[in-house]
Amino acid sequence: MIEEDMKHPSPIALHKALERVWGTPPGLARLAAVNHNIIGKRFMLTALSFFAIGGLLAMLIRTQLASSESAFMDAEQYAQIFTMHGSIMMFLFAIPFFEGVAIYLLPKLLGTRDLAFPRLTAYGYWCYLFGGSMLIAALIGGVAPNSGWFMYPPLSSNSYSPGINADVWLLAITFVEISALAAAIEIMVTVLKLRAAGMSLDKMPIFAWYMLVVATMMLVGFPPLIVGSVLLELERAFHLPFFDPSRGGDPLLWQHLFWLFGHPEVYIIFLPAAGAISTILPVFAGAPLAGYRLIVAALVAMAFLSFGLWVHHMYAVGIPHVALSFFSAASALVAVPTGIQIFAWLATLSQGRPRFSVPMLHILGFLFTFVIGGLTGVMLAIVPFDWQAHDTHFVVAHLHYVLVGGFVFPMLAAAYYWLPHLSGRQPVQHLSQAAFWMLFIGFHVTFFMMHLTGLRGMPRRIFEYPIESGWETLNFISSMGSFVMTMGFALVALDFILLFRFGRRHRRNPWRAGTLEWAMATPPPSYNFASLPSIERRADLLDPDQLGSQLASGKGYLGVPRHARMELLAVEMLSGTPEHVVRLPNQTFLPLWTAAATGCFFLSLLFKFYWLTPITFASIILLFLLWSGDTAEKTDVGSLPVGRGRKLPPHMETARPPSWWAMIFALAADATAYISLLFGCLFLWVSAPNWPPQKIPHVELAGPAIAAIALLVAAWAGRSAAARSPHAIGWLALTGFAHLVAAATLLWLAMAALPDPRSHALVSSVFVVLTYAALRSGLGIVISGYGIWRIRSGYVSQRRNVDLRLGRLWHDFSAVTGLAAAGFPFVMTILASELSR
Ligand code: HEM
Ligand SMILES: [Cu+2]
Repeated sequence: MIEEDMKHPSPIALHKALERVWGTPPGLARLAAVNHNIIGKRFMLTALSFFAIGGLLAMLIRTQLASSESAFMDAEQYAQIFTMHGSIMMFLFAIPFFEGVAIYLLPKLLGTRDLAFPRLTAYGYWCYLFGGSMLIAALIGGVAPNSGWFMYPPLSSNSYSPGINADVWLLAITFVEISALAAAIEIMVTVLKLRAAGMSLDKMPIFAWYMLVVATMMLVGFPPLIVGSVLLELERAFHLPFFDPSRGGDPLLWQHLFWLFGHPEVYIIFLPAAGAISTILPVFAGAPLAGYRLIVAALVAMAFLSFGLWVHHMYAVGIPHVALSFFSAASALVAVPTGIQIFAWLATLSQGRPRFSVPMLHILGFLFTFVIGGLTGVMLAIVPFDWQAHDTHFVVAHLHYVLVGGFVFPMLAAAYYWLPHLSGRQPVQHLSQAAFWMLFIGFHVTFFMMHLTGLRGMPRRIFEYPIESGWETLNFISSMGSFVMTMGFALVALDFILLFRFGRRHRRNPWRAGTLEWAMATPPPSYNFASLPSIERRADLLDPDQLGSQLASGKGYLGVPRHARMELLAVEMLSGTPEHVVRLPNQTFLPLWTAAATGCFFLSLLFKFYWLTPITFASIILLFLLWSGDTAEKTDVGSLPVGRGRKLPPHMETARPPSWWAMIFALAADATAYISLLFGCLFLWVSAPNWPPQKIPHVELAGPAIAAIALLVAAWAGRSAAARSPHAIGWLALTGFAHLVAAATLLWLAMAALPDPRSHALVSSVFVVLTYAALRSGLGIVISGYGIWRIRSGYVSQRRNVDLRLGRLWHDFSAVTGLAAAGFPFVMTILASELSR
């Protein structure tokens, strides 16, 4: 065992010592893996398998549409297949695939050894795998979702979708979204805190900027979708009428919530791809990326704009004219930052001497395709044109130009660029070129035709068309094109298999890149860097070869493993000055078990075994608490030598460790969910028919007042507990008790003090808001109890009081949101009586 006193071990000895700490043993123990190299690869491979399934479904669609009045499928099969094709491609392929890329690459690009929360990475993966498998199982069982990938009610409501098909979508997609939220938090904290020493924000590799923006968008984009799904499932399972206009609901509420997620989603998918291009293109252009700062500004602008555009998916539903022109202008405006982005690439190309290789070919394929997709997008942003083309194959063509052009081609470029990193081998050239051309030609033949059929009036989502329509020839050509494209994908797959089998081994950095991921052996060891780099220049202008050998011999930070702990460096957010040492917990099966319990929770809802729901929920919480056992120390460590004559405190003895930031971001996601729920309810008041209800319920002041006081007491006691740690058991008991009172009162209000929530959307809105607040207080009880347990087991001291400070954040947050909930019944009833005047 190598300990602190050992100064400069030989590279081999160092490698062995680090591998003992960071490596994952073979066999069944692989299921306990938490290392980002393994999980990242798993994510990508799983996403590719789903892509293959989604692609197969696309071929079935094209087979059906190749001729008029085709009898290959009936309407119901067709509905399931196009719904599953869209849902798989969006939720099980595109998002998880780039998550995998980010999980694998980000720590390396940033100069660190893992993501901030390795166990959360593993948990996210299992949630994704299990949730995705639920959808595939439904497809095989013939009960797949069939209301289209955006699941509009009333088509997806009980009256038109009585089976479990729609429930499968709502529950499985929510399950998968857990992994997206986990990845978002993980990426944000890692980019902000776990960078190489000296890597200030403006020296970050550009890919990290892209991922930071994307992760932020995921954090605020996914909660509205989750809220929508929960509300729709509540309507389907318990008849709470959020979308049923006869009882004060409105199907448009779903459209708003869905597209509030759905439009940013398009950028969430495009930006990681653009990030890969901004990383790869300069290498082959032989010039540094032009306009680094401008690109960052454009990214932020795009993120903001994209949340103001959702209504352009709803031009045809009868939106007021002023609003229409606003959203139309905003939609056209988003072309500006996108344009900046593309001009920066062209400028980079023009400054250097481009080398042409396979990744570049795919980048050019992307540029060509994506620009066309952008142009048809601007056409669709114009309201009268959209009214013509709405719900035709023109839209299908547009969205594939954007998605395949903006995601699949860039990701293929990324694959050809980074597979040598992942495998240590280089591709076998000839096949790669042929594969590209088949894909490119096949793609354009398939989808160009759809513009034409669309303009001739062929609606999307129809399973057959009459021979007199005159659409047959174009459709036939389109289907032939899609077979060529499929063969292209098969060739790519073959190419990759050949690479792993026969590819030439290369020495480090085959592309002569300037980023940190090449400053390590390939394929990379589990710990990435034998010692951690410190940089002075922008992170894409480095010399990985020289740096790599320096780091391998242990000359950077943390080049000596100690106490068999996985250690990383955390930096001050803006400047990149080293701030503390993060000690990661070891690998465990717990993420797997927790995800399995989460799966049982969702299955209990799907099959309506509601007695099982609370049991599974409690076991999820319990399992999560078990994770924390080995994340802390029982004594104050003070400061740890990190090499180069420096000493830093460990993370649990600093003010703002990664877990603190994670809590902040988690609360931000919760706040977004809550705000979209509150606005959703207000939207019903503004726009739903059948308001106000015949009898406006009356709420007594006493209940909400008690809840409010209890919440304030909880927040105050939680603050006192954090200030007095470790002597805080009494305060924590008070916090827990106050939460108990709050939760009980809120639940009583929701269940007993109001009329039947099935009677009208007003009551069901209030019901949901109150239950949500009660749930938060319920978790407040758990968190207080957890604090007591941590103090008693000796994990808390004056210096090591993160647990209590995280609790404090939670109690403050639940007080603010809970007060809003307690006042909500009054807001709604007053607003409703305004209407009846
Ligand atoms: C592999 C080649 C692909 C082919 C041949 C293909 C073909 C099609 C066709 C013909 C439709 C229209 C079905 C209809 O409205 O009747 C469709 C819908 C769709 N496709 Fe693809 N597609 C492919 C790849 C992709 C990819 C890579 C993505 C996303 C990353 C994607 C996302 C979608 C979405 C979201 C829909 C809408 C589904 C709906 O209306 O519910 N497709 N696809
Ligand atoms: Cu949009």
